[in-house]
Amino acid sequence: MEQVLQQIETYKKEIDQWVIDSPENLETYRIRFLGTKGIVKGLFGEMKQIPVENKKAFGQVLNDFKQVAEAKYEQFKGLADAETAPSKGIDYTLPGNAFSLGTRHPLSLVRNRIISIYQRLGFSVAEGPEIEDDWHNFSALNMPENHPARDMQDTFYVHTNPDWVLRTHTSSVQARVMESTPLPIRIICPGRVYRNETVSARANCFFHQVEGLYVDENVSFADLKQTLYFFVKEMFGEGTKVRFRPSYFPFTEPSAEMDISCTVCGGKGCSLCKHTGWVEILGCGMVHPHLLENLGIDSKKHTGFAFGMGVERISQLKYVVNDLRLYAQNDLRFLQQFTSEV
Ligand code: 2NL
Repeated sequence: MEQVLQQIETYKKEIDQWVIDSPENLETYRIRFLGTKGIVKGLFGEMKQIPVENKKAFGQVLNDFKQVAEAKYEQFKGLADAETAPSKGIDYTLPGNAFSLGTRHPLSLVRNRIISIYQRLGFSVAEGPEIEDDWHNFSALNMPENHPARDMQDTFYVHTNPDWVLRTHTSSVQARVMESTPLPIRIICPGRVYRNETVSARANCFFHQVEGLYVDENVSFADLKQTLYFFVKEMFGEGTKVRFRPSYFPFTEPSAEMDISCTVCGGKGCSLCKHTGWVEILGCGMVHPHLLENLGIDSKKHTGFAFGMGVERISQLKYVVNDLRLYAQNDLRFLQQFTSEV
């Protein structure tokens, strides 16, 4: 065994010093070390003589040696192939095939823009699971079992576990943050949400949301209005007007919907705003005290505001896309129209 190991060391030196300078020489090398009657094969044949307790270690040494022998062969074979390439009709001096850089998806552009506007106001981004439990998606958010609010959401249930749903809003992420984070909380939650809808130009079984939440002492409806007004000016331009209409959401009280002056006609009336001059962009309100209590926050000391917007909706107002399904069809003729930041 000792002798064989020494022999292998000698072979390694030989490989190291072997100068391969021609295809013929490369072939000589291959036959000597890697051929069917070559040195590597021969050494593996020695295996039979090695005592059982040393077989494993010897096998290891042999495999290493084989790799050294093969590596040198492969290295020079690559060079030889490249040299003979022109004679095989391959011209490596031709310019390469250019490949085009992809573009960002319009929903990513809009989402990133929304995020960066709120980040400048001190909001940070929070994310959570798309498969959510009943507590975080419904019960904690003031929607107990049999509450009519649950009918407002057509929910996909995970069939193996009735406690699990595909989240119907990203409010579930905010519930998780309220449960686990000390105040003040100032977050936005972007993400995909699911509703059991029949797919059409105006509805899809999933869409994207950005929800926002601010909980602290003395947070007021005035703070909410000013935050949203800042967002609108940054997103749609200085001249954009806003109005609030009273509304209902189970998780806020009072609740409102916010409209902006139509982005297409500027308020004169067109088909986008159905000749009203206004388009709805988001829902909002003051966090319902039940939610704060459910999630371990003292509603006598603390208040909060929240809002939720659909990214598809904001994108539709920015880009006037009239069929929601385009966002998920992966048609390059559509996607390549969005080449720069919003
Ligand atoms: C819409 C309306 C809204 C919220 C979302 C919320 C979340 C928590 C507490 C209170 Cl944890 N509110 N979210 C509030 C009002 C409206 O979304 O139309 N979204 C697309």
